[in-house]
Amino acid sequence: MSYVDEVIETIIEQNPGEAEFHQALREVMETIRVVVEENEEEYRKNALLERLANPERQIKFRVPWVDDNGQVQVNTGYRVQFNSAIGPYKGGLRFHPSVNIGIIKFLGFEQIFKNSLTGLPIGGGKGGSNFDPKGKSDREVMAFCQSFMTELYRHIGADTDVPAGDIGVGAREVGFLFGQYKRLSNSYEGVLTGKGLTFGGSLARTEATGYGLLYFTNAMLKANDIDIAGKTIAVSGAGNVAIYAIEKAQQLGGKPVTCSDSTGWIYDPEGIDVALLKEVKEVKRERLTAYAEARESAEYHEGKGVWTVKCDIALPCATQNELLLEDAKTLVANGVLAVAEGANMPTTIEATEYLQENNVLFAPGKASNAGGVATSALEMAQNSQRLSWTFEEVDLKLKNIMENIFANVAAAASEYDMDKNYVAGANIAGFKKVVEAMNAQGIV
Ligand code: NDP
Ligand code: 2IT
Repeated sequence: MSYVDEVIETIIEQNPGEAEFHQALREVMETIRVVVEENEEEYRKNALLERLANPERQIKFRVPWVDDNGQVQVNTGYRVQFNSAIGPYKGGLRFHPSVNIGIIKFLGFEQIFKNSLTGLPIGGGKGGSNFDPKGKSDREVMAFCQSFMTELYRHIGADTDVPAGDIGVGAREVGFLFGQYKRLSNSYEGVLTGKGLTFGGSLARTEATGYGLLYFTNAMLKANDIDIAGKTIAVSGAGNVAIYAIEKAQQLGGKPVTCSDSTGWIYDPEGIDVALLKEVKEVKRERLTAYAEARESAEYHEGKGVWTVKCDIALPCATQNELLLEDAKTLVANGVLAVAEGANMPTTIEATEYLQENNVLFAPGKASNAGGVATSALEMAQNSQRLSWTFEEVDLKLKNIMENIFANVAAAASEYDMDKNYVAGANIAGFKKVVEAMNAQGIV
């Protein structure tokens, strides 16, 4: 059996019940096979792939807190410190009821390659909890965050592990987490990114993932002689990534006509009103029904459905496995030109393959959504310098980083005779740098 197949089998057997981690592992392993097979015995002897697929450390802890009725609640907290070959562990925290170790490991594993692609010195990690911030009061969210950090603080640090936001963790949560870290550690350091602008946050971090997605998508379209101007765009999600993807798509002349949350979706043929969407989601924390009520041109539908809308470009920006084979077939039948992932692993492997087989340009999340973590690394740099850069400075660096990622991904794909296979290109380019750093640092 080939070394790659052996490792896929062993890791899956040793980590039962972690479906999303298995999926992420398979996708990476299948596409780096060509690199490993150039030097298979060397990789096998050094157990390079086993070391890559086993986190350096994984932490699981109890998070007790008191709700507004005086009832004690208990959640589970996680931090998976996956790989520190190229820098301190870096990656977000997700607060969502679906969180379990398999989800955190899939996200942490993806983060290793994504962070490598940014060209910045950051390793891979991820954490979170099955806590659901939805419907909780600010005091309850604060109580949870303080309890979560009371355990987490001993494992993280500005040069060790730097968490940030992800689903369910935005500016409010990062603020509470930072406050408790500072109190417990008696030090004011850049231990989290995505902080508020008055206490060390970077301008453009809020916008970075969505803007970066569009910078990457635009670079990919241009390389394939497609102009984004005038294109109809279907977006899923209505959170941090989706909102700023919609905003930048409009600035580039595209026309986003959909968004969604976990209860329903909006079709707005006039184009999404991004100011209204921000008001509904960022300020009032309401459902998308409130958007439809405030806007005459918008239709609201219950359940899933954004991929049924005829579009030129699809941007899945909500969550994992939200674009299935059936959706890919509908998109292709409707003439989609490109799919670019804003979320982490939103497209199943079967759907990805179907899109690629039908010549749809496909941008994998670990490349196309890397703008968020890249700007987090820029926030770390500013904190270390005790300086703040302007919005324009950060945004320009972000744009350059995304265009470089696209160029490196496209070049890696071509080098291995897989022209335009950006999934393979991203995995190969990300993998090679991590492997070189791991090899140079010996058996650790
Ligand atoms: P938010 O919490 O801000 O928004 C998430 C959005 O997706 C919400 O509209 C939410 O709806 C919807 N959603 C979440 N889970 C589900 C689900 N199970 N089914 C249907 N809809 C769902 O998160 P972000 O925008 O930050 O994150 C979105 C994706 O982007 C995630 O995959 C994340 O890992 C990825 N990402 C985020 C980065 C960042 O910087 N924030 C960076 C790179 C990737 P509802 O509110 O109803 O739950
Ligand atoms: O998935 C991701 O890259 C993020 N949630 C952002 C991580 C970060 O450290 O900014």
